[in-house]
Amino acid sequence: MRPGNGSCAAWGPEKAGYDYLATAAHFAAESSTGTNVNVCTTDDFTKSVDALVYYIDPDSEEMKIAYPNLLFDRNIIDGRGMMCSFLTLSIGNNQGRELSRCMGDVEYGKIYDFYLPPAFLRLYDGPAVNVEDMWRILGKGTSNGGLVVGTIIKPKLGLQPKPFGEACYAFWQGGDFIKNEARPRFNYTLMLDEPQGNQVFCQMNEVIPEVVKAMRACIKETGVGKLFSANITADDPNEMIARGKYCMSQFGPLSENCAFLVDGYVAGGTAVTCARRNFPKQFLHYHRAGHGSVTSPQTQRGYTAFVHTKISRVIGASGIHTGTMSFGKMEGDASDKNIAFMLQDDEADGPYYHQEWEGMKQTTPIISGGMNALRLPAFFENLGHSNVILTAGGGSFGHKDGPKPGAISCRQGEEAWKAWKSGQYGNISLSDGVIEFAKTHEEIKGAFLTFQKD
Ligand code: CAP
Ligand code: MG
Repeated sequence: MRPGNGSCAAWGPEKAGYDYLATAAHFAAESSTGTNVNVCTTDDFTKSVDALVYYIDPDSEEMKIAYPNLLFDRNIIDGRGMMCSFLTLSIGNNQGRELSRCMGDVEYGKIYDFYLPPAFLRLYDGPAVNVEDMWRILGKGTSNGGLVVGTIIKPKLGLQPKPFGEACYAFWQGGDFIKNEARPRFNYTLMLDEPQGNQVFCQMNEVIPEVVKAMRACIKETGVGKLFSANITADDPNEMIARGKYCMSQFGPLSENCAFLVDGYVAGGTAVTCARRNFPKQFLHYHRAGHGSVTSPQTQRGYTAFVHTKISRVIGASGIHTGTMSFGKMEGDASDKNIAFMLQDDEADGPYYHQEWEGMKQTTPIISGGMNALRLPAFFENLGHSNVILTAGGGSFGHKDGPKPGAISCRQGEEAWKAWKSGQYGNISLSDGVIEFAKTHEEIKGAFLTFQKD
């Protein structure tokens, strides 16, 4: 059964002694028109916009709620949808202290999936640019351009402007230019780490010019495009806009090569939308530091990483971190590839709902967190393709020979997987295939010597 309205599936049992259906109805009421008691002001219209429980399964502790789209707040300026309103209702007063004070029957509740009917989905921005634009800037066509190899400058904080610029230069050198070759081969992108913005010891107006200088030099020397992701996250939208405009003023004719990083969980969806609307030509890089506090499988409240990530496409992130699906250092498992499918495909199955995106651009998975060349082949094999963005901080700057071979080794991680997949090494396991590949490729061999103990 699927309702015609926006809906979410929540999971949450009743407290001992309470009826599941009554508790579910209470949950739905609290997240729409109701409160913990009947009120005398209810009328026929308010009843028409009640959220309705339309499915329960007490054994598996599942309930599905249909929300009339009319419940959700719309912009004054253009009538567009507001994700904060969707969240205020679906994951608002039914969480936290209210649970015990007003909703004594609800033990816990967590959103596992949501569905937006196409007419409602169209009220949201969706991405303006995405990996296809990156591939174009990097000279890799506009479809199936493969892995965008990126890094995060490490250490994540502490570098001053000059050493920061030098680190950029070193990474961007990563094998871009093969002497005497008519066509340059590789492209690399890089980002500031999420905590760095405008620290006193590394102010934006000193470090960004160093980055631009390094980018210009590397483009000239290698003949191919480079990308940089600048963190513009701030408490105040005006500050975010000021940071974005400053970056644009420095990148000048290279402004398309500058993405903006927004820490969308801690700064909230408003910050993401602020960047999406004010800088629609820039790649919007959604970093999600802190999300585990609500999305972790260890918590029974909040929503899952799947839900968090799906929201990012609706509100227009160009790319979002999706974890490493068990192949890196962050929480997650192999089935998280469904998150990637929901981000990139034009229709996809979530755990409960099939979502049609009706042409809304894809949001590209950014795989990150303990990734290095050796972990990539199995990651691609699980996902089934390599059309994603990699940001490997330790995997590049931790390589025994430095960031340039570190970058090249990550590129070789993709090549090794493709070589094995094409049958080049016969009928051997993927890990043996990568070892075969490494016998003739110094940089990934160096990755073995650096990271294999992991
Ligand atoms: C990765 C990273 C990213 C995380 C974010 C870090 O560094 O810079 O912020 O990947 O997590 O600070 O850990 P390494 P997620 O490449 O050195 O591990 O991608 O899961 O959102
Ligand atoms: Mg980081």
